[in-house]
Amino acid sequence: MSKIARHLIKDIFTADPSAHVFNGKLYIYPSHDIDAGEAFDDLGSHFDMQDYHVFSMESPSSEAVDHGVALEVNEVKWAEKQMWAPDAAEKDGKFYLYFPAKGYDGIFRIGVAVSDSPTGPFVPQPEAIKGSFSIDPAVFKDHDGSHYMYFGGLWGGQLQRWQTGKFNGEQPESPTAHFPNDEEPALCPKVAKLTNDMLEFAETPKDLVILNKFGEPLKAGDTNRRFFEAAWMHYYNGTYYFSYSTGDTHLLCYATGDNPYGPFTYGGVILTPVVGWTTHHSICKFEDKWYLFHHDSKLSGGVTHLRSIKIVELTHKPDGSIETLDGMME
Ligand code: FUB
Repeated sequence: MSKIARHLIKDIFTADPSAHVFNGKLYIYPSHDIDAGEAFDDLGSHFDMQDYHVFSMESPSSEAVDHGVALEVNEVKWAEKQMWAPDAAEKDGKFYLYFPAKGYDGIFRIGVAVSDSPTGPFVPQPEAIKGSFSIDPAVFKDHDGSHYMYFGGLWGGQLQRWQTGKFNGEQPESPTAHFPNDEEPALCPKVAKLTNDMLEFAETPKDLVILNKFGEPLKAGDTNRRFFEAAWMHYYNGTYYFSYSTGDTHLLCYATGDNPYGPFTYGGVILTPVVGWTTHHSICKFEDKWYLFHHDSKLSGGVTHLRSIKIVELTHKPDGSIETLDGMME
């Protein structure tokens, strides 16, 4: 496969692709974008998605097969709306779909649903994961079989409202209220080990700190490098790679560390801005090559909340750095 990104699905809009290889086959767990008629705002109200579809591919160059609706918001007792970026994991022959959604109290939490098949249908747990909050769960399996969830998102993802460990319900609800000053450390994504049954956090979520090359935490005003949303973790050649979106500066970046909790040191840009506001990805190995799954809004003519997922080969250079890809390249 070349370094030209390829759109995978053209008959419905999809975004935030989380890709995994289960039993030798590629499975993709994306958001399912729709136009629900909500006005655009900086809290992302226009991302009013209601269900998830799962896709499979025999190989990175084959067609993506749509396995239909795997979970709908109406089936999830605690969730009212906004089924944002999901992820999935497998353990002992069972499959787990992790998803953020807004509850009836207006607060984002993260839920889990279980299936015997990677394509679902998934049966949701009656409650959200205890102690979960914010958005964009990504579940990583370490070599010892432990699973870790990485999560969090600024602005509409509400991470800035959880700085004390409790939701700050004070108004205003503006996306940029409740933030540290530019010279203060940036807000951190979160990491928590999962319980053996994959259904709860085994510990209180911890900050995942991203450092600059001097060993100092990135600052809140460093918007070209600090975490915004779209956490992902992969392990390559003895190193843990935490990757993420910088949100309002529209970059996919990475940082490296020597264990799943970090700290991580900023490494560079994986993908320059794409057509559309959001950028979100996963990184997955298939056979001996690595792939970046991501999305853009090209097929909808640039409509922010109508996105389409793509695949492109990703290269780790001999020094361990990741080659930067051009988000505009088709
Ligand atoms: O798809 C809704 C939100 O847009 C995701 O949760 C964010 O990561 C961004 O892609």
